[in-house]
Amino acid sequence: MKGYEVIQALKHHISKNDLIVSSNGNISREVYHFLSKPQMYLRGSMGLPIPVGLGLALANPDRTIIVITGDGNFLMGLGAAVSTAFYGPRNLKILILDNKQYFTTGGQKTVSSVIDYSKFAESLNIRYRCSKKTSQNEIDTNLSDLIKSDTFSIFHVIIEGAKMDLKNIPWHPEEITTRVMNFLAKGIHKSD
Ligand SMILES: Cc1ncc(C[n+]2csc(CCOP(=O)(O)OP(=O)(O)O)c2C)c(N)n1
Repeated sequence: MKGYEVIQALKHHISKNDLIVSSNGNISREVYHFLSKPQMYLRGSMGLPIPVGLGLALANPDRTIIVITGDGNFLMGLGAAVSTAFYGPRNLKILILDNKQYFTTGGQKTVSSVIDYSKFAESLNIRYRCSKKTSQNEIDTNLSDLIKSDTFSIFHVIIEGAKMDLKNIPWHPEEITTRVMNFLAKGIHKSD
């Protein structure tokens, strides 16, 4: 399973009211190209998708916030996952796309192989599901479960690194933020 296939599958599970926070590099580019706009595409520094997602989830309790993060970004901001478990926002969902590498910068190994994600999540009482070498059906079942769950949850997918030549996001971070703020200011559409 490739990361962009999981991102494409997500399209069928989210509503127009949901907001995605995507980690910098390849993942943000894929979210920009394959899902509706705007979303909170992070650019620049690693380690921020969970802290940004936590802030958005606490400030917007009626909205589902979905963080899509690479394993490198997740591990760089690991402390934020602990803070998130403490606050436990029910509307925050984390999708980890784990290729065991910093794919965006050329495939250097991350330290993902030394952590037992399941035990980490269990120790913090975080709802956790994992898919390895999986079928589209299993991905869809777990994505649906992630989005519908009524608690802070993580879905961890082991993916293969896959090169897609996608153009960079044409928006500056300030412009991305303004678009997201405008989207949030419109409020929730009841029919979605
Ligand atoms: C603090 C920091 N260190 C290094 C980089 C350079 N960098 C940009 S994206 C990236 C890899 C991100 O890895 P991961 O989150 O696993 O996503 P993947 O690229 O594998 O999809 C790196 C090392 C950066 N942007 N910020």
